[in-house]
Amino acid sequence: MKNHLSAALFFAFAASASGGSFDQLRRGLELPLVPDPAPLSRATEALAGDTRYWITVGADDKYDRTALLNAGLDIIETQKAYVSGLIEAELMDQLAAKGFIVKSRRTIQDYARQHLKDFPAGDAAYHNYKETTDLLLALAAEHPAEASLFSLGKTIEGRDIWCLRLNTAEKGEAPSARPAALFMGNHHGREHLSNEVSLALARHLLANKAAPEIRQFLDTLDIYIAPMTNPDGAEYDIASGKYRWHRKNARVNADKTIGVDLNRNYDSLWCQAGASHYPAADTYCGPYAFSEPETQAIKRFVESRPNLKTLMSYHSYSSLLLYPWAGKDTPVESERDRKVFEAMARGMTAFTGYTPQQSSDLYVATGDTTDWAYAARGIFSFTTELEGTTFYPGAAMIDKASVKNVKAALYLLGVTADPYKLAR
Ligand code: 0X9
Ligand code: ZN
Repeated sequence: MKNHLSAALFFAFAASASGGSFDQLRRGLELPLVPDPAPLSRATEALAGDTRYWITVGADDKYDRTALLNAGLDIIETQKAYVSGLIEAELMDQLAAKGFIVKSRRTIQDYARQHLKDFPAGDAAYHNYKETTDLLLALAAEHPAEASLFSLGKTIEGRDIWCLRLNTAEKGEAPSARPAALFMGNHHGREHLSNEVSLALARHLLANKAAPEIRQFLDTLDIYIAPMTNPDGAEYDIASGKYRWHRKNARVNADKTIGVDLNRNYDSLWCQAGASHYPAADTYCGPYAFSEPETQAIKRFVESRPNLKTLMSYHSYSSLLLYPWAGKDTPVESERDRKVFEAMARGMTAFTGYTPQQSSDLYVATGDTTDWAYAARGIFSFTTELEGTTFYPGAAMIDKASVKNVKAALYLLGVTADPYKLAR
């Protein structure tokens, strides 16, 4: 799969150029990665002591990308012949032996220094956990006939995972026979834009509750919006006032590293591909499927709602709309379901302009929300990778991404009552 010879040559060159080992190179003993390292700025000082690297590695196809995920790379950007992302120093050192060609590498501090488009102080428009909670409480209080708020469960650190319910007949956790849709955000801590888009959807539906199309949804559907499914991770990311680039939850692992990747922790071919058993890796799948209270809470909720027909999990970034399978590169077995997935994907991307594709065309990764919800419950489940070129795209991106994605969500709500009409 990989060109082992070129990888060996690259590393031989790297070592001989410095006259020392690659490890010395990496530590900057003889050829510093950052020749004249600037001091950490306010925006990056939270990354002091973070041993991850931002690397670019040759990868020609989804199989290469999956193998890189397996090797512990947190793939963040994908191009035709290579990918870029974050990896622990220790795992980076093993890539050459696995046949990968690392084209460039720099410390996370160096990368962040140049790529942060905004400082936390300038991102006040984003909602932290308390602001998210307050907004959801206010929406439920202002619209008691249409909305109610309940907790899906508690996180490791004891935060409630709030879920706003929009339904003119039933409130709280009371069952409903109406067709249901579930929207979720922030499985990954640093993907704050996904919380904002979920909140924008909730606000839009309630602010426009008198409009005929929306009234119809509120009167006939059972709509759930859980904007922040990983509040511990989202809070940890911003807790120091500077972004930590934190993806996972706040579990303290046995080796003292922090976090399990919630989007690898669901029970769908758990940890078989595109995930890592190494706790320090950003794609750590956890000790077993559904080991985390956050994924357990979603499991409990989804399993207790046989009326759920559609699901949207917002992530960032890449401007993609993804549908199962994520964990294998064959299409969903049911031709009828495949037609529905493809039609829904076309319908939503007509509004966002994002690229619709099977998840595994990005890379094969098992244990994600959508594969599990579709495999276990037959729910038409999607991942939206919102737009942007960084996890921290600044406040102006909130409206830009929300406008399009709210329209796509309205399309999804419009087909939730009878998804199979799209296959007829
Ligand atoms: O890797 C993920 O969990 C998602 N991307 S992200 O950059 N937000 O982390 C993608 C999930 C979809 N699954 C696959 N592409 N296999
Ligand atoms: Zn994500």
